[in-house]
Amino acid sequence: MSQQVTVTEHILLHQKMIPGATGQFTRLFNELVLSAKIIARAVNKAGLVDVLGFTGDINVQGEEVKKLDEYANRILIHRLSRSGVLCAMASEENADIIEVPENFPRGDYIIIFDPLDGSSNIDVNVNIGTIFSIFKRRSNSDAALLSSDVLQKGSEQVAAGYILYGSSTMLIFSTGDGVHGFTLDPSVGEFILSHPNIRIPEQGKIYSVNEGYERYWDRDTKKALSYFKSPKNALRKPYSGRYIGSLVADFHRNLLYGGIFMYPADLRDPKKPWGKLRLTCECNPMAFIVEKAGGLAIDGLKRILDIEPEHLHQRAPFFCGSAKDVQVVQEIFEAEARRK
Ligand code: P6P
Repeated sequence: MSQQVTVTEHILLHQKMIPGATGQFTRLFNELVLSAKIIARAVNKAGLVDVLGFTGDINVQGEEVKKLDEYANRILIHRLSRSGVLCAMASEENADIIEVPENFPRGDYIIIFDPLDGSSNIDVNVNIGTIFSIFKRRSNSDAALLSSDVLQKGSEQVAAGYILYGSSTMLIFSTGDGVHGFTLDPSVGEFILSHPNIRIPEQGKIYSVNEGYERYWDRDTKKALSYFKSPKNALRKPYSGRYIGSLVADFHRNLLYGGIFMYPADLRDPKKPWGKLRLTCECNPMAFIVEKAGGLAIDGLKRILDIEPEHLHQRAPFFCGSAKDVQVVQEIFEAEARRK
């Protein structure tokens, strides 16, 4: 057998390098990996058995819940509750923090996840994904959990990543020391290290944004898009537009090839001028990954990982990807801010 490194082996190796590591993290990650395998099996069969279509429910985001969304959410809550190392969970599908049932052992970790992001693409077989963000509680383990334990800045994450369900199932994550990619070998049911130490190119050739909403954007975003489409940009030719409408798929392509993903503020509703992506279960984990791979993630002006969350389902404008491309956006926003 070639030098095949499994994800459990990789975590254990890294565990050694984390001072005071107690193996709790490995327990948590093993349950996450098992959840990924179970969800991957359902996603890959989605066209064959009746897990397509809508459940008829509406989630906290006001979106119609697809059966696979609900299934993935149930699997993650069930498996992670049994890790014995969590004090709380939060899901994009649930309005409130999910407490670990009393009869299960608890620990000091908190995990926030989007169980199946991009689910509107399920029926047309476009890549979808699970996104996760892991923190350690800050309050005393014996005390009652505080909302500030869950609503931590993204820079406090101890790990983050995503599982991409597509032509192959991939697990990409960072525990702070580099970004590593694992591909599921279905013949043995193991995630094998396939992309060690992923680095995002300093400058890309791709921009990813839903141009259908351009009329609702602020002037800075419009200016940024015209830069990437202009032959006078740093590349001396227009960037290619690539947007599939599934964050994990768009992000993953840009992570490997380089480029910038944008989900800007949307001025349709002056009361909600912040765009669609959720800070805690989409922007923070992706920002953690991209920074550990050498890229940047901002809301236009501010580093995503520095934003103090005020509530669980808070949204944020999101510009994320190759450092030089994100810096162009930041310079445009800063110039406008100086003019105001
Ligand atoms: P739009 C999926 O619902 C999602 O949250 C992300 O996966 C994706 O990037 C975005 O929405 C797509 O949104 O408004 O372009 O369809």
